[in-house]
Amino acid sequence: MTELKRNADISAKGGLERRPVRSVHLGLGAFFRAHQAWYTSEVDTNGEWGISAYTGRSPRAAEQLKSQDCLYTLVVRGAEGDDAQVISVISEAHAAGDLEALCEDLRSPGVSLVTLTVTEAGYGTDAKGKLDRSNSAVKADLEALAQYGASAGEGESDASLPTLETALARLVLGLDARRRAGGGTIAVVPCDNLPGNGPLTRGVIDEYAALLGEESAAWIKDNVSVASTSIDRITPKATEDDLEAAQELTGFEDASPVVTEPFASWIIEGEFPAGRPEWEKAGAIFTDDLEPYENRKLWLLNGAHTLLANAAVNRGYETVADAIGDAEVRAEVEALWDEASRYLPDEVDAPAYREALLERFENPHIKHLLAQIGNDSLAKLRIRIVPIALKELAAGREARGAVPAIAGWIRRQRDGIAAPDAQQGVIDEAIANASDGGVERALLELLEPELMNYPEFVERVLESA
Ligand code: CS2
Repeated sequence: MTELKRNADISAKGGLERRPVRSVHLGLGAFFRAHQAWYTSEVDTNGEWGISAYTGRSPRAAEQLKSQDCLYTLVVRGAEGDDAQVISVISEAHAAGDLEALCEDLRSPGVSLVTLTVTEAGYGTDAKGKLDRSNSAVKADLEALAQYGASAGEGESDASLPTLETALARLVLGLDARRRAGGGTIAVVPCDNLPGNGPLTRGVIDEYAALLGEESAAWIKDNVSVASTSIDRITPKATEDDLEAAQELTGFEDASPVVTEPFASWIIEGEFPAGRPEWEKAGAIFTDDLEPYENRKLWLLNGAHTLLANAAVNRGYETVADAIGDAEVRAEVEALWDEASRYLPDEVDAPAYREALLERFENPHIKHLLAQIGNDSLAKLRIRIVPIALKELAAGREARGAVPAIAGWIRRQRDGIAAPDAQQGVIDEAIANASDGGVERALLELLEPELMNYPEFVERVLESA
């Protein structure tokens, strides 16, 4: 069996030589490797934009990648079959907690951007998008940064680095290291499915930076530019069969290949003061007004996903492709889309997007598990489904399209069969404290208190749960 190594006879875009690190990524997972790393790989034909990637939590992904010189196989799985390529754009892989390495990377003048895929829950924010100070990891990081800020003084610091739990606190520490080293401007590019991910990330960065002292906070405000993005590429978790498929296609053994669909989209609003790869050459779109695109993607694609993962799953379906083949399920999806489409401007052509989406969902070769999508449904419902319901209700309509997803989630939580949720603690608390009105009502109120102002909607949800 041939190992994936930089001295092997492999053809890869931009060559096999380890590229100089110009970009840092936090959240080394399959989506990053199918999306941002792929975009960079496509356009970095001269091998100038190496990425130093840090895992989200466990160090495993970094260890696996390092054992194969940070090379990996990207299998693109279309209706017509598989296509595979080896991607060589990641130059280094680190465990999430390796702050020494992160600070060193960010001190480097050549590094000009940081991309993030840390999951919705990973930002540590509350429903208003501010740091959630009741979250124990956030609390610990606020304290650790305050202590570090008080002890580190100015200039190059020899104060020992704190231990930090959240990705954004680590990022802020790294940005401060850049400032202390006399470094220049840099762009931060959040790539998670959150509305207004740029302003939200900006707020979190500034909240953490305030603890490091005035000078640091001011430098970070002036020198760190935060972009907003809408990202899209359906990337299910790879299976054992995928390992074999990757090897068959390339002839190389890969412990962690990535399987994705042919479609990819990246829409970006923001400034890159220190430069960036020419992602537009691979189809990325730069815009001054991201919001309609972002809503289209979050409400139509992600909204339908969350509907399937909470409702269709109760009919026994396991994958998106299987579920969307059921006429009743499809009607539920279409109903949600009809309602959401009322709030999308003509310029984003919702009908064409919907048509293309159905085709993507139907791709029988992409085994996208509803169990995977069901993770963290509380946060996902709040972003993907609740906004549509609130708009419909405020307009005096019934918001029926939002009912199956919400009722399905309530039912799964009530019956103890929901997928893991980073906020399971607050969910369990709401269930335990439910008054006579019942667990279902308590869960609905936890999801969004404003929904309780619409008694007919509440009854409809409770009846379906
Ligand atoms: C999915 C997304 O797991 C989920 O919540 O809805 O990961 C989805 O596949 C991507 O956003 C597609 O771009």
